[in-house]
Amino acid sequence: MTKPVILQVGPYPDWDQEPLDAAFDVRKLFEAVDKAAFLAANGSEVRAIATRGELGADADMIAACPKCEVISVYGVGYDAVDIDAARARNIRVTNTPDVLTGDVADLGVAMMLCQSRGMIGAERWVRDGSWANNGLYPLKRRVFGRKAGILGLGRIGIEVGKRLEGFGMDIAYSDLAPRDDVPDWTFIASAQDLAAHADFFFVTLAASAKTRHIVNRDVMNAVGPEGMIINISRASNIDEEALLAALKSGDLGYAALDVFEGEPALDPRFLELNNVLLQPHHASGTVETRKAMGQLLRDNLAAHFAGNPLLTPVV
Ligand code: 8YV
Repeated sequence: MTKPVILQVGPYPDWDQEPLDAAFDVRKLFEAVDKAAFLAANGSEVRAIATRGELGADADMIAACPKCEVISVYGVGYDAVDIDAARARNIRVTNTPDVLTGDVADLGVAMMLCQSRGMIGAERWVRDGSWANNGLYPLKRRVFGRKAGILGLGRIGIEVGKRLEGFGMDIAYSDLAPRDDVPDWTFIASAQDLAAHADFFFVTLAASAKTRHIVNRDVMNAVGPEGMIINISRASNIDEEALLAALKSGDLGYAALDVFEGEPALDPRFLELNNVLLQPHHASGTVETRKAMGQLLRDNLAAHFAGNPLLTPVV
């Protein structure tokens, strides 16, 4: 039987690549030097696109694959897929929710702790001999018992909140409406009011055109010179130009970021700031979670080609 042709947008670990290659005729876009020529040569045969959260599938890619039936995303965020272009052609879209929630929440909380307690600088203090030569490391700020604000109380936001409860924090959140399954957490409708409440402001919001730059300069100023913004969602949720300015001026005290505009080529001005913790978009990056994400991506493709219901469709 001929295997369905799929377009693979970015690389996967070997444990995913091998079963994918076994089940499908995989055309690897990421290996092509001239991507447009590769799409022109292969697009007409493609029945599915396998992509990653941050890579997505734009309108040009979808247009280059006129027989595409399904786009399977390795990631919960599908904002980089042109959903309108997919819908217009009745192309189904799947993602990998749930399996990554715990790890993303863990990294967000770890980033808060690491940045608030100055752990990167402390490590350097030991290694470069400062401890021996200069004495005690400068004092940092406490985490437990302080105030947290969670912008976007979806699956990941809830898991962040549950972890913060363990630190005895005063937890507030913002979402489209109050949730009745989080009784002790305070609902604050506006992002700016939530920011004014929070010492630690977590951005855990699914990104879309509507949420673009929802964290603007006013929100940053409300988090304030003693506060911290932690972003484990998408860069587009934050006005990055305003963030750079607020961090530089000190109007915003600290940031801890796992996502950047144009990543992995982040704005070099971030590298000049010592009040920002920079992480390489790896919140879901554990062996356990990535294996589960790869499995779910393949299970969705297999279900589609077997004529079965998709496991985790978004369109
Ligand atoms: C991944 C992600 O880093 O789930 C998402 O939306 O961005 C991440 O889990 C990415 O998709 C892996 O390439």
